[in-house]
Amino acid sequence: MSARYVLYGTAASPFVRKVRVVLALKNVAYDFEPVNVFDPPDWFKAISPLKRIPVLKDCERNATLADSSAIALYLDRAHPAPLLIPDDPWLAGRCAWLEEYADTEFAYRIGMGVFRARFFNPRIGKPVDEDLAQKTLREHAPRFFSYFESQLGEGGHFVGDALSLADIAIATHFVNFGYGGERVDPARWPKLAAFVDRTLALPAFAALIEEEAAALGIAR
Ligand SMILES: N[C@@H](CCC(=O)N[C@@H](CS)C(=O)NCC(=O)O)C(=O)O
Repeated sequence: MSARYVLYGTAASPFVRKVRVVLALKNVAYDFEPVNVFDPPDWFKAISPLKRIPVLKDCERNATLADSSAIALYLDRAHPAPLLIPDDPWLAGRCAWLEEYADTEFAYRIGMGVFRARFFNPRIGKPVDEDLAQKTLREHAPRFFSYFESQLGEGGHFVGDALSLADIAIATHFVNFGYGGERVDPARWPKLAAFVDRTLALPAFAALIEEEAAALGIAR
């Protein structure tokens, strides 16, 4: 029997990984269907007007939802255990802000400036852009890392005392940072470095990272 959900995406996308971690934490079964986002088929453009991954199909509703934030919100309401967007209004707002920050400016700088520049370019026949990587590490990464360091709570989470969607949305980009050959300097950002190590070691992340490594041919 096939699963209720189908997730369209590719290995190595931080946004697809974010949704897959949410699905794993909630123990929700799904089928994963690869999509070439650089040359998507017409049926995919119809369900993803921005031509982006991920997209979730709910087969029970026979309907699709685009965007990792929209999908995560839906899954959190439809499968509330464990709740990843807190009920508390302030914490919910804080969670949305940190997710937004991770999904936009941070994702763009790290994604384009390190992951794409060093890891992805050679895989699509383009040269490594080491100048861009160095510039990103020098001029952009420190302000993101210092902000994250300042926002981590005593318990090691970004929102309240429990794992939330904000933790997942932030941590997923550090997988791609790692694909770009980088890690957070624990001497400079000790709380953030510990957060990244701890969060990526969660079974929901670790299993996916193993699967991606096999799919992408990354030695571990
Ligand atoms: N805000 C979107 C961003 C998704 C996104 O940018 N996905 C990338 C892959 S990591 C993509 O589909 N890029 C293809 C494109 O922009 O044409 C989300 O959270 O789902």
